[in-house]
Amino acid sequence: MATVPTTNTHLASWVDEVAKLMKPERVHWCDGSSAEKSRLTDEAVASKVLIPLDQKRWPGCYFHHSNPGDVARVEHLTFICTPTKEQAGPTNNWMDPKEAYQKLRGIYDGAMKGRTMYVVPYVMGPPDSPFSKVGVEITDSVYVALNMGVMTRMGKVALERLGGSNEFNRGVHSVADCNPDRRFICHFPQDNTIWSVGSGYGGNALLGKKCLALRIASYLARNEGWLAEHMLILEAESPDGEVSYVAAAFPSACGKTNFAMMIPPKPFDGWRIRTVGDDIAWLRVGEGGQLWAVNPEAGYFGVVPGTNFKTNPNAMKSIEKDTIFTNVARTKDGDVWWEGKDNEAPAELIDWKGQAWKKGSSEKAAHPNSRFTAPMDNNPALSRFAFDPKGVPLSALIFGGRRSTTMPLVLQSFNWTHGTYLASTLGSETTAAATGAVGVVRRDPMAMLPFIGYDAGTYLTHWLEMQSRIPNPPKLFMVNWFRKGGDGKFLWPGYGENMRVLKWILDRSHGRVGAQESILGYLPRLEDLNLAGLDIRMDDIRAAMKVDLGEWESELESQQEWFDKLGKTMPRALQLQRDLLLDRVKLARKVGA
Ligand code: OXD
Ligand code: MN
Repeated sequence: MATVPTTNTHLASWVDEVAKLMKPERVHWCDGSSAEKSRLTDEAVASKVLIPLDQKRWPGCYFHHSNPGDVARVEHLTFICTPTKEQAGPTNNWMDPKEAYQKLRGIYDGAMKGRTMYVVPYVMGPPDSPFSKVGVEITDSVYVALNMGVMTRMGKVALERLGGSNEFNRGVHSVADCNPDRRFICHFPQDNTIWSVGSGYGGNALLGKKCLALRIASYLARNEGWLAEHMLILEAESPDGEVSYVAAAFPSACGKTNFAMMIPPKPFDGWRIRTVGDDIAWLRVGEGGQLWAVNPEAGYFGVVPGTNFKTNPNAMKSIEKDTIFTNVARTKDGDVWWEGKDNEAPAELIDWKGQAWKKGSSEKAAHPNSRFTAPMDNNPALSRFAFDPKGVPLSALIFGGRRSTTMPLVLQSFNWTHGTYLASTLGSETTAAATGAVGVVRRDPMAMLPFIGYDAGTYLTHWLEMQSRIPNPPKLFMVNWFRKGGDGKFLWPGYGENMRVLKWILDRSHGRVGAQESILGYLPRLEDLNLAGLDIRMDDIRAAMKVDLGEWESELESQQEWFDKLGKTMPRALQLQRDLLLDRVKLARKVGA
């Protein structure tokens, strides 16, 4: 067995206990050094877990293909294991903790025979931030160890931060035989523990990300009076040097990375958008009574298809080196390709499953949920505050789903409670980031449906309670980039053009632009938006902004079904908001508005 690089007896004895169960051939404690990264990469290449790309074109970049049945988060196999079912609430799968430990112990027993057990200590958040959390993930996947090295502050730095403390998340992961019938992602919030088995896919296997930084952290955040949210964080600097920060929640694969790395269009010359984070925000009340945001991650695990120099040049530059590509298509000479890349597909490719692929094939060459894992430092638009231990102060929180109807392009809430109501009813058409049907509208409160680590009604109450903790709160907005016209085409061009909407949001947050009060909230009048140089029809913008009363009546019916599902803990204040809105819709219909 390897020498143990820690005097922390809590950690050493837990690792020993897990090793006794898993029975690996050897144990490797990750130190996070670059020498270790090259060694592990060589091992991964030797065992064909990674395939090197053309190193001249793609320095330090590798390709990985997963088991074809293991390509996304598995929400139906994700469990919150709290002492009672009520604590997990109606939106989570629940398993009794005793039963879960027993079931998974059975699968773990001997699962690492003949394999290496990697011990991966990591910090979520800047190592010198009082807000950061330490986790240790034990895994049998070298792919996971390497990805954790990109996505977190990994190795020695985490052991130093931990010292002799027993306060760390205990994460156990084994791909085992990657059998979907023996796949479970179990969270034990009361024990600060995660046990995951049967999947090597990022969201199921990189335990620092969704499992710790969202599910477990959301539970800790409620107890400790803060919020762990599925949000990007961006910095916007105006031509005269005013810097503002916003955080935005969108469901998986709805453009968080694109928004966080946006390049403003021509009429916004002199504006700079910089990225603080692209997926997760930890929000606490800080200096000046404002809400401050920290990105707990150190890298980007982004959706590849659709990424190109037009939609997201900064992402394209972020993945030019030291990047792991998972489930994209590649060429025989070590290049990579995906649907929506700048160039057309080459005549022949090797698809994400490793099969020969010919241009014109009806099959996708890259999996729709193929991913890049890239270090945050690669991003040319990285904010210099991305590593700031105290985070950044927020002027606005934005919520958005993928809705082809009903939701206007942008809307400001009347106040915190109303904004919480709008966010709690956020709906979105599902994407390939999770297994299941794609394109069905589902309610996704705060884009957190798959990530709330406890009862959803209690989570919404916590959001409402945060109002009295934040003396100087950010303003709350809703956006929808995805509304379609009668011809099925998107009404709004999206991507960099979203700067026009962001500018209105910033100006509203700073109290210096007009709006029109509507039954839904404050909407921009056309003259409140800078639409200079935008080549679309005014009618399309009006259609993107339209509040259609008929659509809203059905929307509110569907919202009621959602609220009914939340059950006894659903906060009354949100129900009242919905009822008030329904009355406003009915009155407006009566007067024929
Ligand atoms: C992600 C997700 O990977 O939300 O970020 O699924
Ligand atoms: Mn995400």
